[in-house]
Amino acid sequence: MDFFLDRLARHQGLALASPAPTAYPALLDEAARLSATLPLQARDRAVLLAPPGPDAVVGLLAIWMKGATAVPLHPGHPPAEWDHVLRHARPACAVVHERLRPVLDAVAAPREVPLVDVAARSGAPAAPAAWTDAQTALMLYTSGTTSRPKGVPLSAGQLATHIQGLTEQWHWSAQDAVYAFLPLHHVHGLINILACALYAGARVHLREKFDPAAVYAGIADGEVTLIMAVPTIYHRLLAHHDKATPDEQARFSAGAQKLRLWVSGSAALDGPMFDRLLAVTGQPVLERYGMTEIGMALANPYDGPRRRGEVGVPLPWMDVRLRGPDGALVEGDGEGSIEVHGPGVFSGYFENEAATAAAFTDDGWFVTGDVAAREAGRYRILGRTSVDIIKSGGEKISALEIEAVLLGHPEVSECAVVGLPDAQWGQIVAAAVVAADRGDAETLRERLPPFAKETLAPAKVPKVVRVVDALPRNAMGKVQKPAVQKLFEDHDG
Ligand code: MLC
Ligand code: AMP
Repeated sequence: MDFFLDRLARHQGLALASPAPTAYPALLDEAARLSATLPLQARDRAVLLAPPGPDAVVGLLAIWMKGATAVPLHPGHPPAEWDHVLRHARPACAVVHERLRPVLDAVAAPREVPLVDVAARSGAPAAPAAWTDAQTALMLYTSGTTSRPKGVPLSAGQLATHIQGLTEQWHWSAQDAVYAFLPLHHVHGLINILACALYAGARVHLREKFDPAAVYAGIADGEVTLIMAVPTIYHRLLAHHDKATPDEQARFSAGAQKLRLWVSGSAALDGPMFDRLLAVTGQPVLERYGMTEIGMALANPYDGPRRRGEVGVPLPWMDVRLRGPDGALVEGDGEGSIEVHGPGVFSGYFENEAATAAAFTDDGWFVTGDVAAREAGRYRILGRTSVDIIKSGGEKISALEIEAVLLGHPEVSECAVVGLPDAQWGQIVAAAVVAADRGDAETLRERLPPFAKETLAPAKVPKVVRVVDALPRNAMGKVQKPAVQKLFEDHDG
């Protein structure tokens, strides 16, 4: 990551505009002093657990200064999610904020993972480690169709492709200012926003949580020059707009028009929302398509028409092809499953050969699991090949992982989890369960979400639970997910 750290060392202005103003030299100095205290060798892995504030940024840079791999955890997830990562990633240490230390310690101590306070700054700064392109810089966890989340290692070379490519594509400069309110354990918040901003020498307003009122007012005041978000955030911003006074609305629209770029991704931005945003902000949102394993792959143009409902064309460093239902590659216009290839694509899941083999074709292209239509070279996302992948609020969720947890409840004998369409979240998690005995269905319905919340990240907790007599199955006894979705037809999304 020396390409990244060297670039940051050239910036003089403000790196963090809020919560506390911090200039680039001070940020790097803090990171160098933390780095000197970290018990890490180059190529070790280090878990990073801090609220999305200055410490999280300092911690990330400090780990990279050691030549080590950062494995960020989400501070709002239950310890069982952290435990999975600690067990799987086997980090050499965990860099942790004191607020989260007691909870993490309960998970880390049995695994003998030493904890380092992210506020420690006692060491004398040493020169940052040298990196090779192949060295793993980041490991993010992502849900798939099977079991628990998988580790996605991203090398320094792959991150250089993403960060340098995106800063150039989207014209990032030191004049930019951006909110970082998306979680810092995903590509969207960590790479597309935070890393690109820092690489360009821009100012970052770190926010612990997305607060529609604060962001609405900040846009009106010209606090930022661009916005990057998931559709759920835009939904909330528009809901806030609808409740604002005509005066506030006028101020917001005037401010919003001055932004140089609005980007949406991580889930489909529906046509009506594109239209509403255009009406309210005067800006056609640039929709792009990406994935943890590959970074960004398709995007509408920075200059040129941005089309509603489309994700544009392959980014210059990405090769994209479609494979039709007959197994043959699609030439020209047509529909098929998306496969990608290029220097930004990861090399395989961490210590999971079976999942890696299943995810790549024989000629080395990554099979995304998404389906698209191509017309005159431009792509439109149609959906996913698996019903067991749910996207809610931009979070990728495995139905099977939730089913395994719900089956752990003593009063559940069978269950099936599906995604239901939802205006705010894109999809929401719904569970149909069969009770183990004929107890009180209402009580079971109420008990299951808190039960799931004990071990699963908030986005995975079912928002709708139905107790049914039997799950719809085919002649072979296999649960029919489309029929399960129909059980919720009367649900008001
Ligand atoms: C929170 N909740 C969710 C949820 N997030 N439910 C479903 N889906 C989600 N994503 C739960 C909360 O726990 C709470 O439950 C209830 O919903 C309302 O919570 P909230 O406080 O209103 O939600 P908030 O914490 O503000 O989170 C909403 C959000 C967040 C949209 C800000 O989900 C978010 O940051 N999403 C972005 C995820 C992301 O960055 N994805 C990018 C992946 S990378 P209760 O029971 O307490 O009421 C990728 C590649 C690419 O996809 O292309 O970019
Ligand atoms: P993740 O695994 O969290 O990185 O999520 C990646 C997935 O998000 C992709 O495989 C798509 O299913 C979805 N996704 C990302 N961007 C878009 C988009 N613009 N439109 C539709 N789906 C998207």
